[in-house]
Amino acid sequence: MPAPRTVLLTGAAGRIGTLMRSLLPEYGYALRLFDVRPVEDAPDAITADLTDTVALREAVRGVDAVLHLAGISREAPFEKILKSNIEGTYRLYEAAREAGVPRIVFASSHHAVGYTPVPCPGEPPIPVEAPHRPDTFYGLSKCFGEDLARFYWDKHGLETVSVRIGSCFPEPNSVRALSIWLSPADGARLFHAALTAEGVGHTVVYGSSANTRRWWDLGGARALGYEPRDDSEPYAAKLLAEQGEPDPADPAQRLLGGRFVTDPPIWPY
Ligand code: 15L
Repeated sequence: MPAPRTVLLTGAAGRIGTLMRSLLPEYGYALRLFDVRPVEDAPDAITADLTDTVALREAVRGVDAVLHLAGISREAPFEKILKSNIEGTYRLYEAAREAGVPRIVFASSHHAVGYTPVPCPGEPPIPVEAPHRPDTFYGLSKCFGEDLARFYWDKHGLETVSVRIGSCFPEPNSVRALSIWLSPADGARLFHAALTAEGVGHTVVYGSSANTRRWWDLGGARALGYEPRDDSEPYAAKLLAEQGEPDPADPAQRLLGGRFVTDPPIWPY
């Protein structure tokens, strides 16, 4: 597949979308922006809902790939997740298939496997083959997205890299995040690798920086050509002093999904 140049970025006004809007053009991409909310300083951005099939057809026309970051990014009532993350992702795949777009990079999440216990020191990292164990309706929607992506590859030859993103913030914001942090610069490196690697079919990878305390296997991401450069360790002493060592008796610290596992399933949204 030739290196994609024009990429549709859904969720362009969101937290990761905003970071990628500033980082990905350095890799030579022309980004077409899409969001349900207006995108600041981007008068050409398409403002539409993911279930708006007319807007989606227009959005995917002529693009080389889609970076699909749009959707609700935490727990919400099922009806909202259903419309935004499940129906919306399906509508996007249909529009991409119709338009012959060859590849989508899908923002999955480790919350697709959130009930997986975190490895104890000395244990192997969590493999990408770990069974789906969603911790929320949100995580369930990411399982759906990964399966939808596999289906569109098997049935229609539309390639996807599903990236199970950890915690993508400028700095890790908790002791837990030390293990799952994806620095914005590494996020751009990973998305670039996912957009350009040859013959991905449908591939699922974890998305984090090269954190000393990482919990999951980055082999799949590295096989795409991803070379992370950041590590959360320089933030560890400060965060541990503020928050203390993880307590293995606390499910929010023993299980990958953290508070997504233990908090009331419906948060205000
Ligand atoms: C996610 O999947 C969320 O989208 C993000 O906002 C963070 O909460 C992250 O997981 C996390 O687990 O820290």
